[in-house]
Amino acid sequence: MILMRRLLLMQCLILMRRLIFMRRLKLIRRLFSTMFLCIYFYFIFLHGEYPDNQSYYSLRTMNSDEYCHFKPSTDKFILKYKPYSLTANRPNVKRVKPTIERIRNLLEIIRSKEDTYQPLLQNFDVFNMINPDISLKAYTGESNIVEIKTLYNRYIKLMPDNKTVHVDHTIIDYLKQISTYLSDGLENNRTNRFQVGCLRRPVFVLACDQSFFNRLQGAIHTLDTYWPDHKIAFYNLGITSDQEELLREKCKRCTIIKFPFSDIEKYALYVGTLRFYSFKPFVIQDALRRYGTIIYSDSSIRFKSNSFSPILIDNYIRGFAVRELPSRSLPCYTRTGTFDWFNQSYSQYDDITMAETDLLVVTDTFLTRLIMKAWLTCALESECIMALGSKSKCRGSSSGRHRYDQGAMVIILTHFFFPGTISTRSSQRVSHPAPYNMFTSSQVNLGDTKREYQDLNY
Ligand SMILES: *[C@@H]1O[C@H](CO)[C@@H](O)[C@H](O)[C@H]1NC(C)=O
Ligand SMILES: *[C@@H]1O[C@H](CO)[C@@H](O)[C@H](O)[C@H]1NC(C)=O
Ligand SMILES: CC(=O)N[C@H]1CO[C@H](CO)[C@@H](O)[C@@H]1O
Repeated sequence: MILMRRLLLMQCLILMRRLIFMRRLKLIRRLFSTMFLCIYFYFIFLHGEYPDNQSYYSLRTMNSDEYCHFKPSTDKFILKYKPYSLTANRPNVKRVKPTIERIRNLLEIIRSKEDTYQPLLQNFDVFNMINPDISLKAYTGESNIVEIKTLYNRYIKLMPDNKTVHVDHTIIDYLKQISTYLSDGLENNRTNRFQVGCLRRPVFVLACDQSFFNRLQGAIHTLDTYWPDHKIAFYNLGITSDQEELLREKCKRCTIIKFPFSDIEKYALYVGTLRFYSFKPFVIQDALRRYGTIIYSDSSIRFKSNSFSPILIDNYIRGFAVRELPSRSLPCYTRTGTFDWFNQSYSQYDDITMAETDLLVVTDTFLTRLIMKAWLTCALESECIMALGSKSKCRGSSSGRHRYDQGAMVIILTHFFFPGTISTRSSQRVSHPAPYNMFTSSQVNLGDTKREYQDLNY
């Protein structure tokens, strides 16, 4: 009996040991698989990272025939970002900045024009505010349309009267975070960086009529040097058939797109008069809906670098990058009528810097959708883009200087981005670039403007 019991006990012990051993084995197996996963992620993330130094961005860009599955999801990243400089929190006394009232005011103006212009704008895939869920469409495979809709519905609501807009107060925190993140890039002071899986290739966008064709050839020449294997979309604003033939023959990577003057002329007769520049927002919107990520340049641009990656990466968050003209004040180059159209007072813009539209990097984001809709609506109203009969007023004097599309663009941008800080360096007042200035992402001289230079030998 006792023997039996001992035997049973022994057997039990053996069984238990075996069980423990098996468990250990399982544990070890689990441990190994976890370790393997850790190593795997380590490599994935390590290779996705890029060094801090601006000149060493070495992100893999996609070939045009490869597909970049990366749909940038920026919302969580931006809300969690820990600002370094607290740029946006410092008071910039007189300068305009995003407020609920200004954003609401802008959106209500845009909405009030929608019934007139939406039939045209929907041909360019511009959403309407009455039905954002249906009309906000993905432009390309990389459009994160889910995020665009989520942000739109979180922050913007049209009231049942179809006139009043409710803007959620949390949009200000969101915009502040974006501006601070971008401004932190200026001195390489970011606490962490937005990680991108792969970088969609930008399409270069050019546009001109016959009189600028020789300059255009100069621009393509520099693209051949720095960007030999990127697509070019050329908007034909009226070149001769000989010129078109030459372009087809010499520029195999150029897609020639006829600018739809007649469609737009029904709404804005002056669109064909190129010196009023209302064609430009339309060129940019049309290219944006076709390609999702674009670098637009005037035909007078001469590219000097191919280091656009930092700007393209920041653009997943910002959407819209321009070049400011330091020390030129916006009201000196913008007629007061344009400010009136936006229900804004020019006197509040003294410390806002003028920006050019000769080189723009535009990416499809929530903010870009709003900016483009406002800019296109302005381009359709002569009171906004031309503001004839008014003068520009700055620093106590007035003049006829006016920069059409550029002034309107800067006014719109100040609704969504905080101004750069103003600091005092050895008793001099220094104004830092605005967050939408591509200089905050890359301090490389990307291109020059050669207004008189013509390249006859293509
Ligand atoms: C607002 O627009 C919707 C959609 O077009 C329409 O059904 C509704 O009647 C409009 N409301 C008013 C007050 O006009
Ligand atoms: C214009 O702006 C002022 C504040 O500056 C505001 O009180 C007024 O309602 C606005 N007008 C319109 C038509 O939005
Ligand atoms: C790490 C780093 O680049 N730090 C810089 C942050 O910005 C200040 C000026 O605002 C610099 O002095 C630091 O060197």
